[in-house]
Amino acid sequence: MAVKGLGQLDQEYDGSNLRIGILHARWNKKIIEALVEGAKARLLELNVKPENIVIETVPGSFELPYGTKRFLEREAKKGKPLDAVIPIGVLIKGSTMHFEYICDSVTQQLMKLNFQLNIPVIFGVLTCLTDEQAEARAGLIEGKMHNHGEDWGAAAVEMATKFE
Ligand code: RBF
Repeated sequence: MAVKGLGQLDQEYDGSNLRIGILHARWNKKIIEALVEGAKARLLELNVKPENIVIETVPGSFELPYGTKRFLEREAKKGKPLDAVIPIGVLIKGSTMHFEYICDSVTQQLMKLNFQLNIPVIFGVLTCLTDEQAEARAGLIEGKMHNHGEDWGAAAVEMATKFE
């Protein structure tokens, strides 16, 4: 069976000199909280200092791209620039086309931000057809799947250090 998720990293990464932002939406709160905790736990495991994990929120996933840009600008202005941002959102399909439009536009904008901001912007957005799919991917269903937030934390440290 294929192993889904990041699994082992290809080498040891050390996040001790990094400052990482987590920007999360507030929709689907329980799932979001689990994903944020997963991302934080992995950042700490990879030596990111607790004081260098900066958490901010936006209302919903639609706000993640613009929020990411402003978050980065604000932290830079304070003289404490971020080395990577993990935008986290949970989109769950409803009965209209809303889901498709938000998934598509948010994904495209987050991808573009990597190049515009020139720091790693991780794709921490779940795009799920059901609540159960989202809960499983946040590690909330015993024995089903792992918490994808952990992968996002690891991806942030790898991407912020690998090309130095
Ligand atoms: N935001 C999310 O992060 N996840 C969702 O599943 C979600 N579903 C929405 C469904 C509808 C019908 C609407 C109107 C908004 C939804 N939002 C969701 C909020 C959206 O991302 C944004 O915060 C608001 O539309 C305000 O710009």
